[in-house]
Amino acid sequence: MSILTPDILAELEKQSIELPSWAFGNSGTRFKVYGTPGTPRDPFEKIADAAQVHKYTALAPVVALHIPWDMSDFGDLRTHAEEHGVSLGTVNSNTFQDDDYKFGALTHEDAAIRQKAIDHHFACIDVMDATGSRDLKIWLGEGSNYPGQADMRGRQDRLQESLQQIYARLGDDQRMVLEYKFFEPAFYHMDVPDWGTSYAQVSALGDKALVCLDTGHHAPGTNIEFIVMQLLRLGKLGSFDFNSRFYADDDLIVGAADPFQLFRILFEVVRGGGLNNPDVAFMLDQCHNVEDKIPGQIRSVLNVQEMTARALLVDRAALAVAQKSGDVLAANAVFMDAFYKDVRPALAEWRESRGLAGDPTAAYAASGYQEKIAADRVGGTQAGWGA
Ligand code: PSV
Ligand code: MN
Repeated sequence: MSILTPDILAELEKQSIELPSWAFGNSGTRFKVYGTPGTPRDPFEKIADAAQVHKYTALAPVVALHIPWDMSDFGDLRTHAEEHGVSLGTVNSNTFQDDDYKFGALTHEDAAIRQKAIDHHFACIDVMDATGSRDLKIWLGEGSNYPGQADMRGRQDRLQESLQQIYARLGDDQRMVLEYKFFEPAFYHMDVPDWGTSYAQVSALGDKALVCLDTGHHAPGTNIEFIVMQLLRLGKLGSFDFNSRFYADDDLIVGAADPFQLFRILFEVVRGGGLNNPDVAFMLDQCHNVEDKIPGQIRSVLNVQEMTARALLVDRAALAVAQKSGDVLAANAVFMDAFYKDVRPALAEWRESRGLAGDPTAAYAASGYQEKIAADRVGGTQAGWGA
């Protein structure tokens, strides 16, 4: 009998992970961006590639967009997505790639530049109206590099004023999620460096504003699962940007650098009612600099699925007994037992029972899609970071 009970499988069947359109474009570091044969030249080709991930995993029916990187006719893009069996999801704004934003966007001292950044968010909301997207994700690359450079307090006040204007534009069924990051591109202070600042800013706006937690945006050693627990407890966890890191904001495959951390995070998601909760979007925010992009995304969603299965295997009744009685080692053993369970054979079997390939990576490789896009997508400019 499978180690995955019908209850667990029912949860796994509902799981939905949103893919970032930019994961399919070229990316790299400030040293080099490598091209890869077959890389999409436009958002339509990115969507077609994302649909491959869903085809082999049944886990990824939604694709997040980044504006202006994915500028196109959004009515057509929506139809194209539907024809490929996926839908368009979170719209990410971008106020970090324009010369005007050198000293800030929503926090800038100059009201005209703030207005330009606010108008960009209004344009993103127009995109959401056309794509049927629910969430506007805001990540701000603003802050300062040197002590004394900026009036940090004034910037918080301006941020709130700018966010209020954007919030007021949201439709009844639309939401805003504010992402935090402790450093980069600013190195002394960031205007939204941590979950507390994001929480304070969104709480002052209202119910439709929530926090986005990017797993790569914390200082080494941060107990991210505590933050997950707290935001779920407060009803303010709007979305995840999943990825993994060894050093900084590495944007590597989720679960690759620290599988145990992913397990701990997903346990708190399960514990806090965040799993398959429509209020909490599970997104990836990754780049595939040296590995193939579609198999990289397939590996990523499978990592999330495998770790979710393990988190669901925690014997919570036994854990509660051990915790209540102060049996430290028994509680830890219950937790670790689930982490060490190899769920991969059971998941492969379950996949096959649903008409999917047991090994999605091998099935994708055998399909010839990679060779076909490499042969077909000749000419034009490959999409990349910033385009
Ligand atoms: C910033 O590092 C970030 O995590 C934000 O989510 C951006 O939108 C994304 O990366 C892509 O640059
Ligand atoms: Mn992110």
